[in-house]
Amino acid sequence: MLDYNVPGGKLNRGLSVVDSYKLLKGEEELTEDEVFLACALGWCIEWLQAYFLVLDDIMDESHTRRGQPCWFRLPKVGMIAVNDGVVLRNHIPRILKKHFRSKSYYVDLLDLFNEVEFQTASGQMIDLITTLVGEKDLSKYSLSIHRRIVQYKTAYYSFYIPVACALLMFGENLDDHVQVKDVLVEMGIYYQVQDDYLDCFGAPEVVGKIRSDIEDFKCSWLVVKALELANEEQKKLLNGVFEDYENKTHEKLVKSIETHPSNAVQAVLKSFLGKIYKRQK
Ligand code: DMA
Ligand code: MG
Ligand code: MG
Ligand code: MG
Repeated sequence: MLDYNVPGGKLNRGLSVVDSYKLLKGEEELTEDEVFLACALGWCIEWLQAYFLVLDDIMDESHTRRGQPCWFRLPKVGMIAVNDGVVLRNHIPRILKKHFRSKSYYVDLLDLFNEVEFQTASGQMIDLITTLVGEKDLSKYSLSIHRRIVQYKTAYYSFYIPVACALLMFGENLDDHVQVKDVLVEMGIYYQVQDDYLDCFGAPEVVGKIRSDIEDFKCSWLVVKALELANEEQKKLLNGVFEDYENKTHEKLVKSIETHPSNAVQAVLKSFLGKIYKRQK
């Protein structure tokens, strides 16, 4: 489970801890111990990421991740993946305890990981409830709600935490670096806009995952931007394509049912069609 889910990514987040710490130290070479500790923190973030992704893929009903089937798609795994996510998440405080318990910044590290996990889970919550299955309501899809979703679900755990880990290891107080945090959050938002774009226009073989935002009716940057740029006519079009398909298909089915010679059979087919027409689930 660990081998399947933890490695195989770009390692941007993990490597950023080591890179950031090196930059903070300047000219001076890192000791072997410092390299080890920075790597341990980097891996904690990669495990955090693995935990989020295993659960995100279940919630988004995704098919592939990093060029292979999503973990929960394996027949032997299924919903056991939920517990695997919890197991992945539980390794973080264990790694921290093993290597950092004697450090003065140990409590700050634990607090940082807890806070960032809370922020990410909150972002995932707004992402998911903005996209309530069957609701298909575009009226709440705005740039400001999109910004709130991506700031929380992506920016803190992808951009802020790697640099914050390096700062803590370097002996800094995170309260003194609000501006650094603000820049990283902006960068994280930009990163997720790219993710939204790639979900639609990226090549799945390159991105490593098959698109799912349109099917999931996600509050993606693309639809939010389209709604902003569209005039009323175009908005109706954007909203109406599915409705149009549904109405036309219904009409077509009714017509073909009515050509059947038996009224009883017609009644059966119409009753069945009535059950699925404009269904919400
Ligand atoms: C990413 O959202 C956020 C987290 C916390 C994994 P997403 O569903 O757009 O990510 P992906 O496109 O990788 O499934
Ligand atoms: Mg996803
Ligand atoms: Mg998601
Ligand atoms: Mg995505």
